[in-house]
Amino acid sequence: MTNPVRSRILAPILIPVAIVLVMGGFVGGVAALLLYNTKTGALAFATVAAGGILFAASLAAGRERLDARAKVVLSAAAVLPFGIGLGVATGAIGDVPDEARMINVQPLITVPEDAPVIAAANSLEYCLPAADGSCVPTTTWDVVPSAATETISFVFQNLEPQIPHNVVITLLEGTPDDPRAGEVITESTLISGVSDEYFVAEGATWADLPEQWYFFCRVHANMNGVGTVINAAG
Ligand SMILES: [Cu+2]
Repeated sequence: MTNPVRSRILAPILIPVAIVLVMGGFVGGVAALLLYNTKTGALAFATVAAGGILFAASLAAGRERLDARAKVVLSAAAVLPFGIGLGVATGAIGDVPDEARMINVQPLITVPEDAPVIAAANSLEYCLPAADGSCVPTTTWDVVPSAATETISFVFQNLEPQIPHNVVITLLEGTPDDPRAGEVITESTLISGVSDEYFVAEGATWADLPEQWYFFCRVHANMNGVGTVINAAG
C-alpha cells in the first residue's frame, strides 16, 4: 500500500477511533478523579473546573488570535483543577483517609421490608400499627427482628403532628407489672410528627437484650412498655 492509499482508507477509521478513545479516557479519568475524592473535594473540583472552562472560553472568545501569554493562562485555567484533583485522588496532595473517598461512601440505608415497627399517635402511650391502618395502643412490644440484620433496628412512626417522640431501649428494672427504666442500651433519634424514621443502633444487637427489657419515650416518660424479642425461627 502506498502512503496516499493508506491515509485515504485508514484515516477515516483511525481518526474517529482515536477521538472516541481520547474522549473515553477523559471521561473515565474525570469519573475516577471524582470518585477517589472526598465529597467536598469532588464538589470543589467540579466547581473550579467549570469555572476554569468558562474563564478559558470567555478569554478565548474575546480575542481574534491568542498571544503566547494568553495561551499559557488559558492552559493553566483549564488544566490546573484537573492536576490538583488528580493529586488529591491519587493521594499525592492532602491526607485523605480512604473511607472519606466518594468511592467508599456507604450506600444509603434501605429499610428492610420486615423491619419491626412501633408508633406514637399521642403523648400517652405507644401503639402498634395494624393491618387495617389503625394503631393499637400498647404497653408491650413483641419484636420480631428483621432477617436482614441482627443490629437493633426498627421503624419508628411518629403519627402525632409536631410533637417529638423517640424510643429509648433500656434494661428492665422493677417487674414487668411495675417496670422502670434501667441502663440505656440504645436511644433512637427524636423525631417530630408526622414522620417516620428507620433507626439503626450503633453496635447493640437484639441478642444483647435480656428476655424482657424496657422502652420509653425521652420526652414523655409515661410512654413506656416492656419489650420481648421473639425469635422468628422458633
Ligand atoms: Cu413521646
